[in-house]
Amino acid sequence: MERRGRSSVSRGMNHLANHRTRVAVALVLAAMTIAGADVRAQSPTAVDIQDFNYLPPSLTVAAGTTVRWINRDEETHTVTSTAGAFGSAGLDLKEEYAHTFTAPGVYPYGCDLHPQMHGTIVVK
Ligand SMILES: [Cu+2]
Repeated sequence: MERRGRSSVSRGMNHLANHRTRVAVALVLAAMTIAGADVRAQSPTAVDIQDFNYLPPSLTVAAGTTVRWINRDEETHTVTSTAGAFGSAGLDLKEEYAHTFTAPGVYPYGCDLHPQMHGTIVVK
């Protein structure tokens, strides 16, 4: 996911003719990546799946944030967007799924295997 994002950035930079400019842009992007990692460490961007619940059930993040779900149950669960925007395979105990939210909006999701399970990601 992040790799795909980076390669599209690289494609967008191809029009820059000056090599020195490209290097400078790359350094700025690297700094932004490091800053982004700091933000992720400070704000909750992980959802625990525990006792047939998504915790927290509603999570608000900034556009561009990668949200990571971790299954803490021995039961298999999925993370499945109601609108088809994203979806995991079946997650067993301690397995993870991550999705990067690029567009602001409200993203309801649930578990394919347990219709009573619901969560929402709000992207600002
Ligand atoms: Cu489930």
